[in-house]
Amino acid sequence: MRITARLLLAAVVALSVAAYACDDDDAPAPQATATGAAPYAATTATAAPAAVATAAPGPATFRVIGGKAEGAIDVEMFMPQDVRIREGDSIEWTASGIEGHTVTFGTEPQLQAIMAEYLQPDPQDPEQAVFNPEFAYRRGGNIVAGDGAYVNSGFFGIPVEQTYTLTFTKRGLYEYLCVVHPFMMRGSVAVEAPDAAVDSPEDVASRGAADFARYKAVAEAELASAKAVQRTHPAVGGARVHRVAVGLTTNFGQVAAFVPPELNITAGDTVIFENDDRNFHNVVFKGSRPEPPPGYTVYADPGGGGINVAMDKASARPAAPPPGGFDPATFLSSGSMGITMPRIVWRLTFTTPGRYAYTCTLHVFAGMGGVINVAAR
Ligand SMILES: [Cu+2]
Repeated sequence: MRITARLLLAAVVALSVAAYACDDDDAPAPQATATGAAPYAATTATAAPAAVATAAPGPATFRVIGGKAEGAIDVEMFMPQDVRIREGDSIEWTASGIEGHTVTFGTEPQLQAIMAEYLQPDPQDPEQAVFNPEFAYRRGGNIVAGDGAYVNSGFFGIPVEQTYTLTFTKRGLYEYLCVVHPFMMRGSVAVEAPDAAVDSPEDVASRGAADFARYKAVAEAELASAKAVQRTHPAVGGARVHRVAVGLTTNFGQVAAFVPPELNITAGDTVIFENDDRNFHNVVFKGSRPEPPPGYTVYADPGGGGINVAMDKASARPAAPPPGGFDPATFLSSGSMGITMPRIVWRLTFTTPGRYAYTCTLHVFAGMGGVINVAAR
């Protein structure tokens, strides 16, 4: 089955509803905690309560935020990162994010093998890339039994919040990561004896909520700082060069925004779009198309293992301006930029006055777009 990005919402809502329907423990539904942008200092002051409650006897479900987006700000951390539970307890990860996430337990060789083939030719269209199904799809059941087996949520949390639950049945220290964001999202689960005293699920959840508020505040400050950077400089022959950040990597994730989002230049100036090598983005001017192409298409696993994502070739392939330079009627794309992608920078020289809008088609639902206003020289 193959569906377009436009159908993703409906498909994932259906998957999400199914996930919730299967989740029949009697604990309360995940709460939308810490949606307010609490100041850093105030958050820090309340992040470590003096009295920590101990979990009641018997199997419990602990809640961990497996990445969380609010608007363009994507906090790509497990919150809290390290959790201590008991044999028989479960962890329910709740994820939302502009790119989705995974919860992946595996040995180093297993993870290395996946990272070595992070993107693969799409079997349905070899001209475009699809993510390695070994991490895109759910694998390994719902129990971590301490044998080093590969247990993986597959993509979840895009574009709506979803949950993934695992039960831990053997004492030990288990590490996991998100294969979509392995640079940031790493966590551990310490599994103790059934009668061990561990922090209550409520305390663990409040630690996660405090983490999120703190990380989000840091991202907001980093965005403000990035906007203050001087990005316009003299270039050749009286023209100027302007830099536009294609997405912003933050200490705890990323912001799906062009910085600056609106740029005023003069005919003859050059704009350099630049991305770090960590996050996926593109720069697309739709030209005379009524809409930009989709950034990706989504497959549903026929085996019921969730979804995989293909980088739609119309956006992923570079489409350079014609020899005459930037032309508002011509479709242009930087092609895919970012992790495992060849493109780091893309530059365009604008010679025709006008107002030109562009988007990152991968993150258009997070509002990732920009405008370049070109004044006559
Ligand atoms: Cu993007």
